[in-house]
Amino acid sequence: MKMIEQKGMYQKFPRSGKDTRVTHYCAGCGHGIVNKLIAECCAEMGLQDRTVFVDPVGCGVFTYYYWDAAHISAAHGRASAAATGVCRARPDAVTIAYQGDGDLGAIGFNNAFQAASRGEKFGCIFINNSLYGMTGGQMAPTTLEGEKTTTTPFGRDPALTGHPLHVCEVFNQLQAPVYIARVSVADTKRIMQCKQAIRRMFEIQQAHKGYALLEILAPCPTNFRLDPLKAAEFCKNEMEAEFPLGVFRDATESTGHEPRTTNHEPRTTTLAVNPVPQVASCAELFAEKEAVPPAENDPSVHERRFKFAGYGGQGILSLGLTVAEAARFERRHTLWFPSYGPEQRGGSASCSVVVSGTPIGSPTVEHPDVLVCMNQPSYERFVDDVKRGGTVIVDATVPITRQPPEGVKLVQWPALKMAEDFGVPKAANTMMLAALKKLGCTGLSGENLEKALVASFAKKPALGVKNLELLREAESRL
Ligand SMILES: Cc1ncc(C[n+]2csc(CCOP(=O)(O)OP(=O)(O)O)c2C)c(N)n1
Repeated sequence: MKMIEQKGMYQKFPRSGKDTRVTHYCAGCGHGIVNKLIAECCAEMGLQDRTVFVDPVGCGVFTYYYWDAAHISAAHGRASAAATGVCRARPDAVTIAYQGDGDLGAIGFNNAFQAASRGEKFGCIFINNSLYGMTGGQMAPTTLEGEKTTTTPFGRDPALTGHPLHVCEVFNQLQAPVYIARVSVADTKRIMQCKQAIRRMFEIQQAHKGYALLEILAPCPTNFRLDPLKAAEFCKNEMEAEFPLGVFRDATESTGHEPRTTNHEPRTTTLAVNPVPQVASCAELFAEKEAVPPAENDPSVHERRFKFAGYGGQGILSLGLTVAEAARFERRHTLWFPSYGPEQRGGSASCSVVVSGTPIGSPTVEHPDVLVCMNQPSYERFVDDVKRGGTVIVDATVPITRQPPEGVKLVQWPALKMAEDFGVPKAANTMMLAALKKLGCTGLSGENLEKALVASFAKKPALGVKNLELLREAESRL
């Protein structure tokens, strides 16, 4: 198959650690669209060798995988500060900061605002998707009134969390910026307009005319909990009502800086949709957990440390949580500590679990007694760390490129295949739990492991019953 060449982007993304041209963005994500437009503009204008992108922390963190130009990764909220350094140190460069609404509007607001106020010579592309995408959909300063996010489960209430922040309008009070505009990528017409605005921003930077801010309204289907089409509609209907599109200022042709403001009437409508299904309250969340008396101190029970690792979506975090929950049922001290990459889909995920008869000092696990690996990268990464006398359970699809350290038992277990054969591919983590139970390497009773498995499906009891059946069936095959 012939690959279509994407202007301005690498043809493969080896920096992602995979031999792929697939980006980490979710389907329908505004970042993906904007990434393509930026790469195209940069290449079409012949600026790749002069451009330095300053990448944020947020869903845009991996733009250096994709755009074939120079990159600097800034700490969260610091892209405008880093871009200031770049454009001052290299006045010949075209400097572009890329920031999300948490990155620019919250933690990084002051340095973005001050850079704009000083009129630093860089362009700032500001992706407004109305929430913190990468970390799971928390409220951002730009969250709409009434919008449900994971931290505003009843909808954003201005009395508690203030009103949405209009970044373009605020920056438009400053003297120095030469260009301020807001566009959207919610449909084809808007995408074309967005490309023109990005081009304009590059032109301004190419001619070193001054500071430019381009806000782009972008859908986030995963955290809106909407399919891509509905997410785009939300962006168009609800977000635009709050954040009207337009060029606020284009002072590059004149010498003065008279702001050209759009006519922004305050938004009076309330949100028609409540896209995020939510729990009613924290109290309700905890009530769902079975009340168990606190952990008992029993120094005869030695600490066991576990590491569970695989791709996001393989249920590796839930597997660790199930073991921790079984420990809680057994009245052991326990900690569960997740660690995952920035990708909402398909990135690497791991978690550490500690189970002990005495209070636990640290939740981090550097040398596990038990390592469970669902994929090759996690096997390669963690296998050398397993303690002598420990156990590694690895999915049978993973090639064993090197043996575990001496004195460590290796168990290859066809969890993925077995789950597929059972017709429930998502139950591969349950297959791993079966191996842990059968091998007795958790030190916990089978009864509590089963109880914890069922409890993990509290909201879908039928699935709990099914998984228990599968667990027992898998165990009988080991
Ligand atoms: C100093 C610091 N604080 C907090 C975080 C956690 N964090 C990572 S990304 C992020 C917010 C991302 O939201 P946004 O900037 O809107 O970008 P999006 O993912 O929506 O594109 C936060 C709070 C961090 N990485 N560093």
